[in-house]
Amino acid sequence: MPPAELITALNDAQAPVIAGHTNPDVDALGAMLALGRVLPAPDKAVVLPGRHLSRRLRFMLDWGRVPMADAARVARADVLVTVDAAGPGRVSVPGEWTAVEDKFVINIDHHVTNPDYGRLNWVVDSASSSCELIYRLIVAAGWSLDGVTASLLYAGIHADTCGFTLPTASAETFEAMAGLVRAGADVEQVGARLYRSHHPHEFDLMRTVYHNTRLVGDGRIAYSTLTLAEIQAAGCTPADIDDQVSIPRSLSGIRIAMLLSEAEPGLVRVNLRGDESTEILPLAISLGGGGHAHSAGVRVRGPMDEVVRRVLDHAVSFLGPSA
Ligand SMILES: [Mn+2]
Repeated sequence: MPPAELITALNDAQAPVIAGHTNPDVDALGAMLALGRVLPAPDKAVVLPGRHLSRRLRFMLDWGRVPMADAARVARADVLVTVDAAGPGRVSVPGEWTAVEDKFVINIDHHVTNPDYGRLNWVVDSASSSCELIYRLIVAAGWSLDGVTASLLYAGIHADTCGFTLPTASAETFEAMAGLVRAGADVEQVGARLYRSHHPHEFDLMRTVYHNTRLVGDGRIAYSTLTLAEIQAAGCTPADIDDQVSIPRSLSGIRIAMLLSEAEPGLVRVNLRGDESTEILPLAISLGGGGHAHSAGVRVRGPMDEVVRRVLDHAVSFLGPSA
């Protein structure tokens, strides 16, 4: 249950702004937009990164229709709500975190590494997704839940649980899904937009991820790489990298899957996944990242080939000798 003081603070907010994490995924977008739709404040807005948004997820903005906050609007916010953002450095706000850290920050998240950086924190690392938390919040607060809001939350939960195939999908998660479907979540449209709407450019990007997938560490680590040139050759941008790590992850018998993609020259984004027996969060943390037990990420500075070698060496020694 969300704490009563959280609901009071959200009910009392006059001009709240809601932000997610940089390169927002379905869960972050769903949680931001849904919260933006249900908060009672007459003046509310979300911070949306136009340029850093995957093309495939733009439909969520069309559905959500919450006013967008620019830097000036963020500056006059009385409350800053962050959702699905594991740390202050991950929050997508214009400029630096130091410019907003004095605001009344409400931190709602499900990342185990979240350091409770808000004035009010509701961090539930056992929850499947931030969208599941927003659903529980809406029910507890008694805010009205329409079909569009339900669809946004349904999408976030579906995506963060990989379509209910991860152990984070609990009985509570399915109860939330039932509530969302009853409230009018459009199951078919969410499925179509998330899984049957790849732009040909994104398809080309997936082809490259398949092509570049390799096995190392006696077949226990599957990884793929995308250089900036390969991303651009496919007609995409680094913002289009979201869940392509599911491609190396789909190989049988592996314990760790990784996608290393060049975010900009000299900066490599590493998406990490561990199988059910392998918690890769310590590996991500040792590289300077964070996330969840079995799904984490990190950005590593350095030339692509050097970072790939370093991260692979790290992962191989993390697993230790094979049995
Ligand atoms: Mn999430």
